[in-house]
Amino acid sequence: MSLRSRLGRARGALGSGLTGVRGRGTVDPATWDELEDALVLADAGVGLASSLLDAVRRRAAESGVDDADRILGLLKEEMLGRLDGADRTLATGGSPSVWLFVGVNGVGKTTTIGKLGRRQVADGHRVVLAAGDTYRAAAADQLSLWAERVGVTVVRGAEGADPGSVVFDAVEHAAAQGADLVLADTAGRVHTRQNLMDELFKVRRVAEKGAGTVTETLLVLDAMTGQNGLVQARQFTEAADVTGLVLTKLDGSAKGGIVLAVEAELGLPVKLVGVGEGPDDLLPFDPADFVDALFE
Ligand SMILES: Nc1nc2c(ncn2[C@@H]2O[C@H](COP(=O)(O)OP(=O)(O)OP(=O)(O)O)[C@@H](O)[C@H]2O)c(=O)[nH]1
Ligand SMILES: [Mg+2]
Repeated sequence: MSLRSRLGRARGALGSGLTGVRGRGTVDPATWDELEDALVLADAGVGLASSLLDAVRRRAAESGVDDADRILGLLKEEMLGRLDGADRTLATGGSPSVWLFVGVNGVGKTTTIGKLGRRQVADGHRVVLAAGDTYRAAAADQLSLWAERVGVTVVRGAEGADPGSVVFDAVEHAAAQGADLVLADTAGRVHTRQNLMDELFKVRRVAEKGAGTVTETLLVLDAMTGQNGLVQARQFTEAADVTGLVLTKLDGSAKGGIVLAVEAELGLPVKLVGVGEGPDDLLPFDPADFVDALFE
């Protein structure tokens, strides 16, 4: 199933704002303004919108293009150009590899781990889930449900246990069982940045104390929070060595442009996108498919 067909309302997020521009002849200043508005409404952000349009204007002038449809073609190319080339693969190589999932409350960390566990098992990996969110018992219960659903082992500790020790145990368990991948959940509710840094640093160190290597630290972001989510996101990138982004809830009323905005702002590749609550609702991010869907 393609990303394009699964994007829900994010699909056409930009395209619908561009209906007035399409088919128009020469692009005048008012049309450029409409283009900018459409990008901002699609959650691309003011900074990115003007940077994209500056580039398009330059290319249009260079090639003597001035009709609206060809300008839109250039915009599409420019967007794709910015997304292309990023490494979106999920790194392995540890024995086991550990992928840490971080992000604020409710963005979809636990759900993403469940869905990804399923994908990785289907791809032939032997997976263990680590219930590193020990702040509330319900968090481990939720992860255990996913483990059952997906048919993998979950390692959990008592409520209030040290998250690092749970991740350590999961790595030991994986090594003993010959599993090659540990997906580690963490709590979203850490109060200060110092706190967050300390906790993530500790979890990471402990995860690598035995046979494990942390090969991915994935920051999970809720696409529905749009530009507002970016401030929180930056705190995490400052606290942890984040290697990639997961953008969830693109099926909701998300605007899609946020994907380009987070990559530009954080300088990190979106590796996975969430398009629903079910086990199959997580997909690798495919830039060409995505940009096509935005313009629909
Ligand atoms: N529509 C939609 N809902 C999602 C998606 N991903 C997660 N959710 C829902 O978002 C809610 C929160 O997801 P969780 O996985 O519990 O989020 P979390 O980051 O683990 O939250 P905390 O453990 O509280 O920090 C749940 O109701 C999920 O079903 C998605 O891609 N699309
Ligand atoms: Mg959770």
